[in-house]
Amino acid sequence: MIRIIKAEFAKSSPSIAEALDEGVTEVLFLGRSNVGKSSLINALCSKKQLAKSSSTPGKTQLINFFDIAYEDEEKKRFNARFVDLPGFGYAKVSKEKKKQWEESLNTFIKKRVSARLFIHLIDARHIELEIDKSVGEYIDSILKADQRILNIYTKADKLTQKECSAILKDKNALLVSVLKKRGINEANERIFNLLFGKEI
Ligand SMILES: Nc1nc2c(ncn2[C@@H]2O[C@H](COP(=O)(O)OP(=O)(O)O)[C@@H](O)[C@H]2O)c(=O)[nH]1
Ligand SMILES: [Mg+2]
Repeated sequence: MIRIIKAEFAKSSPSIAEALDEGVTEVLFLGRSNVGKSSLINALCSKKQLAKSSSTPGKTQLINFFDIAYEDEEKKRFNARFVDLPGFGYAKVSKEKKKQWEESLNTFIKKRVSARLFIHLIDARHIELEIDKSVGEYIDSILKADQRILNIYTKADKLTQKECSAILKDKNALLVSVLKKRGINEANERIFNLLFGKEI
């Protein structure tokens, strides 16, 4: 089994200009405010307080970087970086501010050549939101040959069995619940394989 053997906070950047230098294989986590991004990062890393899960969503617009090391079955080590991007679509900031932020986020996503994987988190209870569709289309439109997208559906514990099955009809879909610790190992395996494995 693939394990994360190191997960450390590296930096918070208030702007793209202050982002960490590139070079390390990066996973960019995207999703609406409150979708469960920070909770998932913590669960993947088995560290409760790594990414701060906030009760006031959207308040701070920071890009958070985490240094990650995976270990495979043969005890080989693989370094990566998780990038927790600010949640989009938060209602309580001004339209102007929202637009500014979206533009700078778009620039970051587009220009970040170290990004190998975009993880788009979608609330499993609301899978057809316009904002998620447009984010998905945007990533598709800027995706380079060496980059991949993975959709992860969050808060599976809020769904009925029938609703879970409907989502899992899509063979690429990953359904997770941090609350019930469901799908976390599977998500780690999939992320690792997309970054370093043969799965393309
Ligand atoms: N029921 C349930 N709640 C969750 C789950 N994951 C996160 N949450 C809750 O959703 C809220 C937002 O989570 P957070 O990780 O801060 O979301 P972020 O804004 O996307 O980083 C918090 O109250 C979490 O406890 C989950 O798997 N199930
Ligand atoms: Mg968060």
